[in-house]
Amino acid sequence: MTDFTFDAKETVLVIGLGKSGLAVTEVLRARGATVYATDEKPPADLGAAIASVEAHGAHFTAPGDLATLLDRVDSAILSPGVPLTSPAVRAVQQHNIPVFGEIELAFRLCRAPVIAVTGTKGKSTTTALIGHLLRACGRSVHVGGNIGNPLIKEVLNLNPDDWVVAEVSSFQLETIRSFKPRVSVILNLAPDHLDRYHSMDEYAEAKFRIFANQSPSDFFVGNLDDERISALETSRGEPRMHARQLWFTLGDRHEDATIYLHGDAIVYAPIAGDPRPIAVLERGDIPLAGEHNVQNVMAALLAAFAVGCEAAPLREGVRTFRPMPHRLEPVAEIDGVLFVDDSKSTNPGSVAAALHAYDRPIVLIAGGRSKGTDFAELSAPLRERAKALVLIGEAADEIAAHAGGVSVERAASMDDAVARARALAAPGDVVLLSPGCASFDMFRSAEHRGECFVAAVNALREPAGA
Ligand code: UMA
Ligand code: ADP
Repeated sequence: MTDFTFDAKETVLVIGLGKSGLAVTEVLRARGATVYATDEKPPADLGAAIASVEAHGAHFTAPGDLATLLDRVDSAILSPGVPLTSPAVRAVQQHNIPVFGEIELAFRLCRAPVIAVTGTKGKSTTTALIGHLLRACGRSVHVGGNIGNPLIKEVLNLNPDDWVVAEVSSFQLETIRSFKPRVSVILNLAPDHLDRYHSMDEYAEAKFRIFANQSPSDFFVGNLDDERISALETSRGEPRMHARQLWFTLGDRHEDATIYLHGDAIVYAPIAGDPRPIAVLERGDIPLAGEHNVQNVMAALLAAFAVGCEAAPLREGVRTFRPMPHRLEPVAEIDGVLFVDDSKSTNPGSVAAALHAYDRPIVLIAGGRSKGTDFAELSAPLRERAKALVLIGEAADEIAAHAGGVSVERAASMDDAVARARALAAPGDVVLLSPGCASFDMFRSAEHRGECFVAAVNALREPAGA
């Protein structure tokens, strides 16, 4: 494969002008490359993006005009939200121009080792936690990727003894080529993004690209309790990966795991040195709600142990970590009712995890835009854990069909949903926003949805007419 330099010798086409595309444009221009940038949104909606592109000395080209310049383009850099089936990508591929994702470009420009985290849910929490743990162990760490800040902006001018922790989505993994993390982590695999993938198998294969280029000196951290992931165990037939495997489990296959629960203790079986198991911390030391967060902590600990961190600072690091905004984040306790913002819950699996995180009756606010997932898996957790269900958004009818016998109310807005949930809740209950859907039918983003929930909850505290 030709070795690309992404500098003054080359012409690059950037496809997609969201956060990733704009960051790539800026970095490539700073390296002296000639940069063209395109986006399929109507140009009228791209004012700020085009201004930014031009301010960096790059050229905006509407998709319809691409044909005139493709003969001059050496490579194309794709944003994760643009599928490989999009007309712009097809046009580029017809000209035999190689297409790289932003993550691949970031990796090629990065001199520090990378810890990469993927999975259907828990990526951001685990990525942020690994960053926090490595810092607690005195390392210089840069965190980025799908978590919100494009990786390309984090990896420049690093030293080989710095560390990069990257959250990588299945979209981003579709367009890697040589990306080779020192440690790869797959947390779990559950139905999601089935509006982009034809099947769970296709979605899982995109995730599995995270370890495709790893070698025996690298590490893979996997969830032994997830069937699709544990089927990757080398002991089960033809090895698909070359990295050294480290497994975490909440179950009882302790002999196959490097980290597991013994009673309430999280126990680590050291991968080097004295092999005697170490009780690293107690479940009660974890300042995050829910069993799923025990898994996230186990995965993060394994990644940190893999790169040589010690148990004592890791223990302290876990204790001082705080929930990220919009992930089972306690907002307020009003008249004995706890309000929890889990707006980042965007598939049925994370709703189920949230319902299992509390031992108190739950009034659940859910709904939004479906991502092609089946809500049937919610019937049992709703029946077991929910006291009432308040539904918003386009998927309300679909979710109501799987309410598991729980009483359902519909709400037209977030204010309406919070008021209804408040009326349904008694002291001691939890009002939980865990939508299980994308937000774009009613809100700008999952963050915006969470902010509207917090505002509606805070308004409950104000006296009427104030
Ligand atoms: N666009 C096209 N053609 C298309 C699709 C999009 O031209 O077919 C254009 C849009 O008009 C828009 C631009 O592409 O102008 C948007 O690009 P993008 O969707 O890749 O979004 P970015 O702003 O670059 O943000 C991306 C990630 N977005 C997606 O994967 C959809 C962000 O993850 C990530 O934080 C950011 O890069 C930095 O790395 C968000 C996300 O929703 C949070 N991720 C999914 C998830 O977590 O489930 C995977
Ligand atoms: P991601 O970045 O993969 O979307 P986040 O850490 O942002 O994951 O969490 C998103 C949602 O998923 C939140 O509702 C959170 O409570 C839930 N969640 C976090 N970790 C897990 C997990 N391991 N399994 C299931 N749900 C989880």
